[in-house]
Amino acid sequence: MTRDALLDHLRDAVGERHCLTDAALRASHETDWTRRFSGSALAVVRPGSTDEVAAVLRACSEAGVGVVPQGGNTGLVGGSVPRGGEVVLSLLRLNELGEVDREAGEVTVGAGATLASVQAAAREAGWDVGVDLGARDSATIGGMVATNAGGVNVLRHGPMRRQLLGFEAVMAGGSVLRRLPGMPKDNTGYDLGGLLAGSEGTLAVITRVRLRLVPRLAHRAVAVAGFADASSAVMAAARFRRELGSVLALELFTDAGLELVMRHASVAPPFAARRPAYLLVEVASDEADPTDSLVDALGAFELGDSAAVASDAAGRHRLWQLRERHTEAVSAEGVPHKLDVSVPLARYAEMIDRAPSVVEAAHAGARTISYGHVGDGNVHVNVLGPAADDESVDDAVLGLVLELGGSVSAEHGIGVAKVDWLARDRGMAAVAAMRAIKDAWDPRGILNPGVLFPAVDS
Ligand code: FAD
Ligand code: 2HG
Ligand code: ZN
Repeated sequence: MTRDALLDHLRDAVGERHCLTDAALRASHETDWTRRFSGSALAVVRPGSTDEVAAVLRACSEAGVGVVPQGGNTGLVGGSVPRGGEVVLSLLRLNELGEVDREAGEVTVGAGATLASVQAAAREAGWDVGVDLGARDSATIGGMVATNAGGVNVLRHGPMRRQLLGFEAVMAGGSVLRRLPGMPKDNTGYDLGGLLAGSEGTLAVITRVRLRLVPRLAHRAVAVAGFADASSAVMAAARFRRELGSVLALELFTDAGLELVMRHASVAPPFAARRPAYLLVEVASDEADPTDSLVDALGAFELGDSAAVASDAAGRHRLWQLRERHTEAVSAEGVPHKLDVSVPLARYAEMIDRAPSVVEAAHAGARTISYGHVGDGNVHVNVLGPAADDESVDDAVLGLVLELGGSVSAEHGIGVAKVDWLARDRGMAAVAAMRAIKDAWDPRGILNPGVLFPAVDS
């Protein structure tokens, strides 16, 4: 099929005005959030139903043209944008919100619904979504399942895979898989939904998701405390986790990151003394207000004037901004190399401490800013300086991660950014098993070519 014939099929499938070929209309779909990854698309199509998704996939499959599924385009590993000549399949119009089942604590939503919209619906019904992350206003539920997103509450509720009770997805050839009733016990064959979690758009296009909700907890408190070094902050995190049953989030950042947040996000800490490392702790409970226990736990450390606690919504938000605005503050300085990794907790401080020298050795003058979800052993090493296509610092940091017994991708996925590292982390046998699944689900290799595995030249 010629490109023109494919475009005709796509227009028939989704309607003329939802098949974008004009460069200006395609542009925001062609560059990722970090600005490090971009490519041009043959077209951006915006289907309005599962049937339309199926028609698009049938046409692309027949034409042998790659398809890049795209949700909110907030992914940070280059998997949501074209490499060159693919069709971008935007799921944003599939944003319906089903009614929350208040008894069961479940809801079915379209893949294009944003996390914030689902959170609002769940909270209105007295429930909440188990996963939360800073990109909540744009990130979609489909994208979050596809990346098995983690975020700030994994410690308590697990990542996206754990919230998944059912799904609807369209396979490469256009057939529809649907399992939406949402029963916590459902051992009827392979867990296909679990397989889609973390598949990064390479196996099928997710169109609807049934989510398990979590109870909305009435009492919350947040503290930010400064420490002399990363090691002391990590030890304090472990102690909070042991001693406070109500911990919901444990985040770490450094003074270098705080400096950038203050410069670019115009937020300042509500305490006077700056320290090299900071810990953010959030506690939440339905039974008793956990603020006093949090204050007592903080009392075990010499914090001086480098700590603050808040239990009102505005105060908690203000403290969270110090951590949550890191991503945008780093991007305001330049196009970052983002290394989302996890290491055993015992090596966490070592990872933070050694990353700058490993980076400096790979690229003199590069700047390293690390922060992350310390409760999950997850570090976000951000490097500013090297050109977008210079992978020397990426290789240096990921090499250190493997030396420390960690994982090269904690929560953002492999995308195109870490394709070369999948086998080094998981081993050849595991990659061969993944490849066999990919080939069975997508024999023509049209779904997100170049993501997870190297692109095969046709
Ligand atoms: P996209 O970026 O559009 O796509 C991501 C991947 O999923 C791509 O490979 C794409 O092809 C695939 N995909 C998208 N939709 C579908 C679908 N319907 N079916 C099949 N495949 C699909 N991530 C975390 O895990 N934790 C965090 O704390 C976190 N914080 C962030 C904060 C900021 C400020 C930003 C910008 C990003 C953050 N992220 C975080 C990364 C990002 O938000 C997540 O990866 C999110 O899950 C991506 O959702 P999306 O809808 O934007 O997906
Ligand atoms: C976060 O935890 C996100 O803030 C983004 O996962 C991480 O900016 C990053 O590298
Ligand atoms: Zn994160």
